[in-house]
Amino acid sequence: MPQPCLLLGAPVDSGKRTRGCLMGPAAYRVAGIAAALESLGRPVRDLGDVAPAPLRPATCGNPVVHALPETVAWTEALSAAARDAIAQGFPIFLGGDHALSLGTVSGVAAHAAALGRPQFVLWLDAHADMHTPETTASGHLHGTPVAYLTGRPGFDAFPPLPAPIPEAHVCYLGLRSVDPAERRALAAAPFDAQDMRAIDETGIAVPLRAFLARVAAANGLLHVSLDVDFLDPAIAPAVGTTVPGGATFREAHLVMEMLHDSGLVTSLDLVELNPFLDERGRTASLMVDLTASLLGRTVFDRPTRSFAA
Ligand code: 5AB
Ligand code: MN
Ligand code: MN
Ligand code: MN
Repeated sequence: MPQPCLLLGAPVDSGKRTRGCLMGPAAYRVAGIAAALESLGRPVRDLGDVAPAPLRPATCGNPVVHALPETVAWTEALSAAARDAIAQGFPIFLGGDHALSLGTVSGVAAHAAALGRPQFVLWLDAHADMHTPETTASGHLHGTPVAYLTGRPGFDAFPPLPAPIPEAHVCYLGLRSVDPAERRALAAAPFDAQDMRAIDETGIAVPLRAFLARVAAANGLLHVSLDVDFLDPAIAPAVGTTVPGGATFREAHLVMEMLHDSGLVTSLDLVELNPFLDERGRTASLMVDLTASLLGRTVFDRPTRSFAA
């Protein structure tokens, strides 16, 4: 019996000022995510929506930071829920804005550390999400999870990070909107950061294959964080932070198909879907189809591949 897929709704809407991502979990359910995965022969358990921890006062030095206590409360609850879920199956976190990854990824990384295995992260996003609460100009904490997860300072208001992720274990695909402070942070540490220009030159399979080979060689666990704005806005309009020049339909599916063939992925975030901005559910449906590709939907079956060089 394959591992069950565990659906956990994370209706986080505190990571930015434009509201609507709280409707994301409902949109994925309406788009049929459970049936899509069941049709692949995967048992599916919908664990419902996670609730935030009780609100406590929280402050930081930057006055523009938006909804800090709310995001801290979500981080606490989601980290515990993720740690619990990954011990029982393959968790899929239905977002919610990208601030949810402060919690989900810290939780799965804590589980990996307890197993004594390295945690890797694939960040599929137009943005680097590398701000700290001190460097963010927008004050939007959905732009901060990678900085938190790799142990940057400035997150004193947040739960102490149980298991920081080494920068070299983070691979970005799709970057095309990176702020100056983020650019400096990326340049100063060994992130595997691929912008759209690199993908244009080599195709998306080349950097992904190299990263998967590293994960496999390290016997790592792989978390995938899929931001809707990784995709080109022409195919995925339901996101508050569209950036032109994103991944095409086939590039995105190929990433998911290769991830499936690798057998390495152990958890997944679907983030930043804002159903209020969608067109007849097409973005929610595309995200469901991409998830099905990651879980093995294909025309022809292919054997598991090691992606070793
Ligand atoms: B997302 C920006 N860098 O800090 C900022 O959508 C955008 O989770 C952040 O990737 C985008 O506000 C966060 C300009
Ligand atoms: Mn993001
Ligand atoms: Mn983004
Ligand atoms: Mn966004």
